[in-house]
Amino acid sequence: FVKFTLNGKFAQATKGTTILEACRTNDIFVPTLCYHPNLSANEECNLCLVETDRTQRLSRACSTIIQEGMEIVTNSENVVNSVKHNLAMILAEHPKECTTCESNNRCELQDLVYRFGVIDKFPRKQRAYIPKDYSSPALIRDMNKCIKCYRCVKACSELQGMDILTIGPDGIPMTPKNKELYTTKCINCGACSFYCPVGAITENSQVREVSNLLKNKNGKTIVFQTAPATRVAISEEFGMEPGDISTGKMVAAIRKLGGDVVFDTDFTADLTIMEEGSELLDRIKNGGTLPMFTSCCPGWINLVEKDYPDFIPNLSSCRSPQGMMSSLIKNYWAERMGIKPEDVVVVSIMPCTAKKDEAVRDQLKTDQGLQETDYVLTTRELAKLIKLNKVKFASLKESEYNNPLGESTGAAVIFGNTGGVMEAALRTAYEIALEKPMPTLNYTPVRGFQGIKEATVDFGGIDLKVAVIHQASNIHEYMQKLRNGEVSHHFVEFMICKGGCIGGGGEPKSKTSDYLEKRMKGIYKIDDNFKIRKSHENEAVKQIYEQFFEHPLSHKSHHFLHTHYHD
Ligand code: HC1
Ligand code: SF4
Repeated sequence: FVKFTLNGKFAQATKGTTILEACRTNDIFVPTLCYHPNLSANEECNLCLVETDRTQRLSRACSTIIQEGMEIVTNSENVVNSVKHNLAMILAEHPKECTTCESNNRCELQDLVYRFGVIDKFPRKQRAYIPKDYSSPALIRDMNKCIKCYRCVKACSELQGMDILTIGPDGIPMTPKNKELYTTKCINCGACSFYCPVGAITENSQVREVSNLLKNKNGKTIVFQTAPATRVAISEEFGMEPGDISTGKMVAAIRKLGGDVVFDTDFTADLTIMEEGSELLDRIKNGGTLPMFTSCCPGWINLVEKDYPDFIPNLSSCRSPQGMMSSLIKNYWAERMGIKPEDVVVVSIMPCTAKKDEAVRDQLKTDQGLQETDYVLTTRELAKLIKLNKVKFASLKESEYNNPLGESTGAAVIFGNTGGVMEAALRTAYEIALEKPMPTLNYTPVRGFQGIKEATVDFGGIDLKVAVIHQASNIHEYMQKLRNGEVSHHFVEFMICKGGCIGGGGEPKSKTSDYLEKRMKGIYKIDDNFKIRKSHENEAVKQIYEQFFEHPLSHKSHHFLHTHYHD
């Protein structure tokens, strides 16, 4: 331990702690823009200034390790004036477009400028205009708003190992050869948008379109679906804790906004298990391509298509649960309700920006050519829509999903966590293949934050070897090993974001260091409390097979629930 004072009070911390970490632990506010606990510190913004030795000398809290006896001051006039000066310098280069900016009211620069009462006193420092990049259905880049914190660059390289964004000659992050994002190898994961503190990289928002649609339905039936990971994160936008379970309130909010029907993507997660589990058993029995790869994460699909096209045959042919649900709504449910598919609008609520890209895939259209998922709103966008409509989320009375496509199980909700698809698949595949339940439903070897998790399951004579990989940088490492023949598995789950969908690029921008752990616990709590925790025991899933699909991998299943990929 080292002992020091913090604004005159005695404190202690373990050796090697930075001043910033100690301040955060002690609830002392220190302004930052370039710092994020999940990324390396880069000393770019010059805002985390503190005094350490009773002189006026200033140090950066993010990169200064506490020494024994330091007298740290974060709130002197000298510190505050220096922070204000540096903020005013950033402001001089920043377009003042707050009123039309996607990040208005959730912008870290805006927050600090207000908090410190910064006066916009320096003459405008004009930068050369950079054309906005609207090429991606998932993301918009307006690098004129960039404050050069480089969090996007670090997210793309350190966390995702993608290296799409690098620092250009003018100090502004750029794509390879300055190409439009959608024409690069970007996978639309949205990590860059999640970490951007301002409005330079944002989700390609459809809040206005959905808001207008809900106000003027024009005879359309608006059907929502909500992804597993949204229900443990949306609460953060309304002052609650990460991991607080808000399923019923989220459904109630959607109804209040004007949604006619609310289905649960969890239902098609259960259906995915039926189809994907059967596909795995079929590939093992009949010598199909192994290892089989999960196919529900759209960032992962983009990565395989762009970087590992030789592995396309390894991908399960199952559409993602989002894709299956939208297909069911337009091709199955609408007909049963006597509504024309063209009069149904599907709005999907996802933790993920890449789902916006998945929605526009050519393969995911009805036979008549209708896009099956019409709009995708991220969890952040749904929260924005709720706030715009002044719905009091925290005090809403909980509401239930519509049925039958709203019925789900504990196995479905754990899709939101890394390892969840694997655990759900094992619960079902084991029981179907061996005609007895797995010895334990909580299959811990595939849980937790380790980047590459491996396990061997005794499948009655066959040792079923599985692996679970999350976060793109770990995926690159695994794929290299697979290429080199250093690993061999039957079934592998891939999720592009750290933690799985709970860490999706469209989730609320939490800045605490434990938000992912809390969201993960929230998901497992929902599973623990479900009466039914296996996908094949979902009664509505059984019914849809009896009434429509007949059995997994049937001709109809292939047509409506499976897909193919670009090579
Ligand atoms: Fe996911 Fe999935 S779990 S991909 O992580 O398979 O986005 O939550 O909706 O589709 O169900 C995301 C989450 C999500 C799909 C499911
Ligand atoms: Fe990099 Fe992902 Fe952003 Fe694309 S979406 S630039 S891959 S962080």
